Amino acid sequence: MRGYFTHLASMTLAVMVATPSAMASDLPPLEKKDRYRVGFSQMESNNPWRIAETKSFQDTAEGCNWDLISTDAAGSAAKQVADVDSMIAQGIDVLFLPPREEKPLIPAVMKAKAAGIPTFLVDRSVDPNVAQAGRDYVAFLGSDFVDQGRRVAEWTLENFDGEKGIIVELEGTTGSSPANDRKKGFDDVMAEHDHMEIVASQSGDFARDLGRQVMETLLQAHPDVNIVYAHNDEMAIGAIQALELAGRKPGEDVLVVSIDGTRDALQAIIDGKMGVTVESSPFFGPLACDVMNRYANGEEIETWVKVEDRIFTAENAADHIDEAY
Ligand code: GYE
Repeated sequence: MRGYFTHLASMTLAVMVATPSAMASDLPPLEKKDRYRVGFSQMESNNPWRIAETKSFQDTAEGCNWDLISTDAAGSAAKQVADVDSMIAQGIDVLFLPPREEKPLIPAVMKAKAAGIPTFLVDRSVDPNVAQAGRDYVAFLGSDFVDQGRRVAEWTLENFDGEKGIIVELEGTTGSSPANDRKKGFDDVMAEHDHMEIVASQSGDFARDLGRQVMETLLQAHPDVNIVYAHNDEMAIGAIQALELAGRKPGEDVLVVSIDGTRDALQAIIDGKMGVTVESSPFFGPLACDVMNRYANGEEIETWVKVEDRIFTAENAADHIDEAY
C-alpha cells in the first residue's frame, strides 16, 4: 500500500468504502495490453490549473504505455461532447473525462459506455441522478468539493476579525460540480452564523478576467464588502485586481479566500493579499494510470477515488510555492 501511494507524487488519497462498489458486469471491461490508446478530453486551457492537468496526463503517457489523444473543448460543453465522439471513432481503449458541466456531458458518458469504452471521470463529476459511477462510468477521481467549501468557511470564521462579515461569493462555471458543491459547503456553514452575510453570489466562470469584471460590478453595489470567497484561485486573483483598482487593500480591509493552490495564489498569500487557499490538485496523470491498471487487472474500483487536499496559509505558502503551477 505504501509504495502505491508514494509514486502518486503530490496527491494523497483516501479509499472510499462506504459507496457501493462497481458491478463489473455492467461496465465495459478493459483488456490488458502492452499499449493503450487513451483519450483525455480537456474542457478548456484558459487557466494554469487546466494547463497543469493536461501536462500531468502528457507526462504520464510514456511511463504508463499510453498513446495519448488529447483534445481541448475551449470552454464549450457541446465541443467537449463532439471531441469525445471523435475519440470514440478513433478507437480509444479508455476515456478520461473532466466534464465541464454536470448535465451536458452525460451524453458523452453514455456514448462511451455504449461503444464499450470504460470511462473515468477526473476532477469534475456529472449529475449522479442521471449517470452513476459503477454503472455508467467506472469511477470519479477527484476532491470532495463540499468539504473544500466547508473548510474555507471554517478558516474564514476563525480568522475574520471584523464584527460583521459582508461576503461576496464568486462562483465557478454554472452547472459544474465544483461550483455547485463549493457553494453548498461554504454557504451551509455560513448560514449558521448570524454575523456572516453573503450579499452577492455570481458566476465568474472559474476565469481570472471574468472574476475581475464581476468583482468590479459587485463592488459598485456592495462597497462595504469585507470578505471575498472565490471558488478558484484565478477568480480570487481577478478579484484582488478589481479591489486594488477601487482603492481597497486586500489582506487589510478585505479578506480574500479561495480554492486550488496555484503559484499566483500562494504568492498572493505570501504578499499578504490573500488569506487561504484550500488545495485542489490538478496532477491527475499518475492516479489515472494507477486506477486504470487496477481496473485492467480486474480489481474492483471504488466508485469515488477521493483525493485528500491540503490547506495553504501564511504559515506554509512559502514552503510550497516551488512545487506550485
Ligand atoms: O478548481 C478550477 C478549474 O474542476 C477542480 O476547475 C476543477 C476546478 C478547479 O478550472 O481552477
